Amino acid sequence: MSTFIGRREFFSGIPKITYEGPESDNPLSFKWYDPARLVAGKSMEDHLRFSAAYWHSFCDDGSDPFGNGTFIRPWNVTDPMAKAENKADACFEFASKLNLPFYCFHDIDAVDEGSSVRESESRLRAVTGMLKERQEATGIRLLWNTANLFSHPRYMHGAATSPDFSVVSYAASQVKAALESNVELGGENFVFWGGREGYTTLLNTDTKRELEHFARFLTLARDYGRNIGFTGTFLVEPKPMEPTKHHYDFDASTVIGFLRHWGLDGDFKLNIEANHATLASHSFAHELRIASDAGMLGSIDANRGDPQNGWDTDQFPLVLYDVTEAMLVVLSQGGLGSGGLNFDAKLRRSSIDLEDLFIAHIGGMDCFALALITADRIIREGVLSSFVKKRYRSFDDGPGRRFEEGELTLEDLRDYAVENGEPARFSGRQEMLENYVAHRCTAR
Ligand code: XUL
Ligand code: CO
Repeated sequence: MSTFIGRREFFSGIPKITYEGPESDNPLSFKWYDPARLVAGKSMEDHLRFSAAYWHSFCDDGSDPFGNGTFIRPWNVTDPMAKAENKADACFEFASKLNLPFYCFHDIDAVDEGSSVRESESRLRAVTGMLKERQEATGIRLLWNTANLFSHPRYMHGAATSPDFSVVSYAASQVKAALESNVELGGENFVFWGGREGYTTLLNTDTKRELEHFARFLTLARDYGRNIGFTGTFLVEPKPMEPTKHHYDFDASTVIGFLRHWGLDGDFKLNIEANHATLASHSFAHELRIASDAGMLGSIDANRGDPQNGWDTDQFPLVLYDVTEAMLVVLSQGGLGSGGLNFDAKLRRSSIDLEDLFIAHIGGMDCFALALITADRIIREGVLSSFVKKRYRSFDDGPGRRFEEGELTLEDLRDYAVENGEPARFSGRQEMLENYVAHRCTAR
């Protein structure tokens, strides 16, 4: 991928980031991410399918609930279309310098919302043209886009689950336009993150009706997308709470049950985010495993939370052990297919330099690259898989197998218990397995 410079160069002091290996001290180099390196017969680039997130990298101003923005970004100008074009240039220069093959965006990240549905539609159409030109110039592709149905005050009671039909309709207009933009850009997935789809109190909420509306809304979006030629995967991104007290898309299990109940599981998969998993009191790997077991792990929002803070801190992934556990799931299911690893991660508000954006992504990319190498080695060694297989061996033949095949009754199980008496105990060897994985994370 050659370096793309648009009308303006925004990261002029920063060269193309290259692989220099683990001995390099250069913060602007990859220590582990070597795109062409083969792991399990596939290049790292094809395994990891990294993506830039427009909202954090090109829209965030560093503000938080207690303070104003701290970032001064050269692409931020007043005129909305000029700003949109600047951001498109910044995104494609950034991604090409970092070797990120994909990008992701919400409709209003790409261009500010207009003052009417029609104006928003025409702005998004115009910016879609700008993005398409830059995709063609660079080869960088759209991993997914989505509609922001949570920032505008109209969505204060929800979007697809708002008690007000005019709000549901407005949300639909945004999804329709975002789907059209996706098809024009050849997007590989389309995401729904229901930031306001939930409640802040049960006292004013008809949860049954809202969930029915939610399913209807997703069904209409699915049908429209398929009609206009979207052949990619629809993704729902679970998160348990924040900004609402309770999100309907609480976690992977909840979303899988919902999609299956409403017959949407043929078109929809899950976009699992690490920090959303921990907010739901699950590990990142747990959410990936549950989605993967259901055949519904579609894509990943790569980040990490802070172990002490209770909210979504969206930090860049750096904890090798956790990311290795995650990559074990991804590799075991044969990869993410049309999904990828999107850095839904942001700089701390005091990291104000443009260089910080590069350094943060480099750290996340290196962490996933090393986790990929480590997970591949663990899988090849087979210690974990043979341990697990052995742990369940009582179901491999005899009555255990007949139980699995549905051939035994409850009375049969009781008779087996009578005959065999108190079961023998055996160790789960958890510490041994944890030590093994920890050792693989340090051994080179
Ligand atoms: C919010 C979040 C979103 C989604 C896209 O917590 O993760 O940025 O990824 O709407
Ligand atoms: Co996310």
